[in-house]
Amino acid sequence: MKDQVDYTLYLVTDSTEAILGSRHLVEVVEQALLGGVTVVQYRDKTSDTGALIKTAKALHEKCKKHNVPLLINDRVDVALAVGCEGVHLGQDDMNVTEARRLLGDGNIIGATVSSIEEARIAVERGADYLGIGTLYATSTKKNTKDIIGVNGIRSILRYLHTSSDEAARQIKTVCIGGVNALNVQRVTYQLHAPSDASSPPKSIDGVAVVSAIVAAKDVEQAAANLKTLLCTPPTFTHSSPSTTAINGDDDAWTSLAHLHTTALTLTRAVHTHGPLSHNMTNLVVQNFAASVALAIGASPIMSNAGAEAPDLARLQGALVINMGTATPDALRNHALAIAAYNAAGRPVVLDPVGAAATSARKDALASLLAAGYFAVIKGNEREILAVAHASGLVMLKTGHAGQQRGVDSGHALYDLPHRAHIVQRLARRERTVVLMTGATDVISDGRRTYAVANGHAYLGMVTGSGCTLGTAISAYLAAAPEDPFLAAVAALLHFEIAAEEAGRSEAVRGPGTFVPVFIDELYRRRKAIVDGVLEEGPERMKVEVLTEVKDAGILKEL
Ligand code: 3NM
Repeated sequence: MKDQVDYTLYLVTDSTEAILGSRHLVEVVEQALLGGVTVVQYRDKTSDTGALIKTAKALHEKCKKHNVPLLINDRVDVALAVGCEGVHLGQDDMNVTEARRLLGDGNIIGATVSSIEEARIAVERGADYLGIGTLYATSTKKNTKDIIGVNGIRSILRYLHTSSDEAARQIKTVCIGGVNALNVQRVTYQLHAPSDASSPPKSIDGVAVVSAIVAAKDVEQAAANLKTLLCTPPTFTHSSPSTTAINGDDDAWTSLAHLHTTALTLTRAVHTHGPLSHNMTNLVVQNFAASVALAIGASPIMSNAGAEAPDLARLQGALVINMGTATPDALRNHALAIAAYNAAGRPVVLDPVGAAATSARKDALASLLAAGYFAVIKGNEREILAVAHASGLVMLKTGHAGQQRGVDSGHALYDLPHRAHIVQRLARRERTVVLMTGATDVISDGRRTYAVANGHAYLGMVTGSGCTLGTAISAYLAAAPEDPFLAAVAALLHFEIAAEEAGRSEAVRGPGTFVPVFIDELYRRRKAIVDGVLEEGPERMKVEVLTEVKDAGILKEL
C-alpha cells in the first residue's frame, strides 16, 4: 500500500479560527476528498489527546471511503490508537528511526526537511517521503524555519537525484508553504532537478497545501481546481523544450535551411496576426519600442498599469517586462501583470535591464523570478549572469576580462563556449528560453542552442535597442507560442539582419541616422518576406548550430 501512495495533492489540515473558521473539520476534509485530494495529514497542535483521537478516527473513516491515506502530524501515539496509515514528523518531533520502531515497516512516515543535510538524515533514517519547505512565506505557519523558495527545493531535489543512495533517488517528495492555484503550475513546472546525467530529472511528486483548500469558500471546488491544475500541462507552456511542433522532427533544428524557412514563416505569422505586444517598459525606450513593434507588424501597447493586465492578457498577445526602473511600485505592477499573463496562458518576456548593476535591481530580479514564469529571458552577458546567480547557479571562475560596468553591455567576460554553457544550463534549470546578447548572441532552450552573429555595432550605441529586441521577441512569441525557442530565434534574425542592412545604407552616418533607417529595414524585410520577394538563402543568417555544448567547468548548481 505505502508504495502506491499518490502524493499529487496533499492536504494538511488546520483547525484554527483563522483558517477553518466556524466550520467543522471533518466536513471540510470530506469536501476536500470529494474534490480529489490524495493524502490527508491531520495537523492539530492544540487539542487534547482524547479529542485528537476522536477527530482522527472520524477523519480516518472518511479517508478510507476514498482510499486516501490519513497521516497524523507529530503524534505517533494518536496514529497507533487510530490505526491509520502513518505519521508526518517535523524536525522537532520524534525522530524517524524511533517512530519506525514504534510503527513498523508498513506505516508511512514523512519528514519535514528544509536543507540537504536534513534530507540526507531523513532518508538515512528510513522516511518514506519528504515534505520540503518552506517554499514561500505563509501566514498559516509563522514559525517556519527557512523560506527556501524554488531554488532551495530544487537544490534538495538535485541532491536526492544525484545521490549514490538508491533510497534518496527513489524517495517521494512534496513541497509546502504558500502553494495556491495561482502558482501551483509554475512551481511544479520549475521544480525539476536537471543534471547532466541522462536520466530524467527528479521532480516533486506533489504539493502540500493548507489554506488554499481549508480556507476556501468552496472547499471541494478549490481542491478539484488544484487537482486539475496539477494534472494538466501548465497554461503558460504550449510545449516542452523538446517540442517538434514547428521543427517536424527532433533534429530538424540543426538544419540551417530548415531554420531559415521557419524564420520566414514566423515573420509572415506576425504580419498576418498583428499580435498585441504589451510592453511594461521605461520611458526612455517606449517610443522606439512601439515603432519597432509596428514595423514588424505587431500592435504595441505601452502600459505600466498592472490593473490593466488581466484585460490585455485576454487579447492573444504577449507581455514584455523590462526591469528598467525597478521601483517598488513598478514591481507590484509587474507581478500583477505576470500573474495575469501566466493565468491566461500567454507568453511573458523578461528583460532584466541592468540586473547586475545595483543590489536593488538584484532584489527586484529575485522577486520577479518568484512572481511567475517567463517564456523567454533575454539580456546582455552581465544581466544573464545576474539571472543565473538568482537562479542558484554559482560561477566558479570568472571569465578572461572586464570589470562590472553599468547597464551597457561592456566587453565580454566569457568566450563563446563558456557563454553557451551558461545559457544552456540556465535555460535547462529555469525550463525556459534564454538569450544572451552580445556581438555573438547565444540562445538556448536547454536542448537546442544557437550562436547568432548577425547584427550591427550601432545597435550597441543607441538607447534601448536591447529593450526593443524584447518587444520584437514578444510579437513573435504571441504569433507562434507553440515553440518559444524558434519564435525568439526568428525575432532575433529579423531584428539583427535588418540592423545589418541599415548599417550598410548610405543614408546612415552614425547611430543617430541609424535608428530611422533600422526601423525602415525592419519594415522592408517584413514586406519582402510577405510579398515573397526576399532574395536570400540560409547563408544570410550567421548562425552556428551548437550541437555539443561542453561542460566548461565554470559553474556549479546549488
Ligand atoms: N509546514 P499554506 S509551511 C504546515 O514549511 C506547514 O514545514 C510548513 O500552509 C513547513 O499551504 C506550512 O496555507 C503551512 O501556505 C502551509
